[in-house]
Amino acid sequence: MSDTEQSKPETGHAERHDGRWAPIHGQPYRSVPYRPARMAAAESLAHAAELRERMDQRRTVRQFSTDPVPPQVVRDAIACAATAPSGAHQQPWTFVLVQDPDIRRRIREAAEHEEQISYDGRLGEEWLAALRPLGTDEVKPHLTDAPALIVVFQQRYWLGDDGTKHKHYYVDESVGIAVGMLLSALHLSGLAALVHTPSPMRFLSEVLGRPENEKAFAVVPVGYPAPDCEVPDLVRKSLDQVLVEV
Ligand code: IYR
Repeated sequence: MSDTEQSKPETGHAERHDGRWAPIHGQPYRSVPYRPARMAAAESLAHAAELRERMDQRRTVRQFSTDPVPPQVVRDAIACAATAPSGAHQQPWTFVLVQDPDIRRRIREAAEHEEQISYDGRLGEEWLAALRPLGTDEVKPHLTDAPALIVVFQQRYWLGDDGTKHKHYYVDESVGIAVGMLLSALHLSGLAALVHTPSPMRFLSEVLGRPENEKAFAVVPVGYPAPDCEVPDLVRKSLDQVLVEV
């Protein structure tokens, strides 16, 4: 590229930052070849069967060891989650990785305060009855025992340089897919996790100092199961029950 070209970037295109394409909303469509090598059917079958088996071993964990986890494994899992597809490729997510014990303690205190009110009746009898088989209650030791918390925020809109609010599309779906990918990445990397949804979650924005366009979606404690960890004796629906082929 000549100096002249460099000093005059094509208007509207993504800008280069540190040599990488930065996601700029409103950039024009630009395509690049996508030609992944096709996997032989036998290899596909083997991968699919192995993945199915490994994913079936994933369990939601509520009793964590306080042992540290390699932070880079968690960062890599977050990077995997951030490859999720999103409405209009707006990538409307922020992942806050909390390892600081004092911030985890403040999150636990605030979450337990809200959960106490929820379990004391705010959820309603039908909801409480649905939760009873899982044995959950307002005490949330995982928020301080797990060495890392990933607090996932949805960006409900984005702010233009002039402060104008611009809508994001399919935010729930996009962030939900990203969290699914996060859980898969953590599990396949050997870490246990839980999707915790304290309600209401506004306190997370305050404790973590997040901007107004972000809304907390879930808290994902990450770590190793405690040595005496137990999980509910769940039975998953069979493939027949969840798959309809026409
Ligand atoms: N947010 C509460 C209640 C809760 C709700 C559902 I739906 C669950 O599957 C589990 C718990 C809590 O975290 O305890």
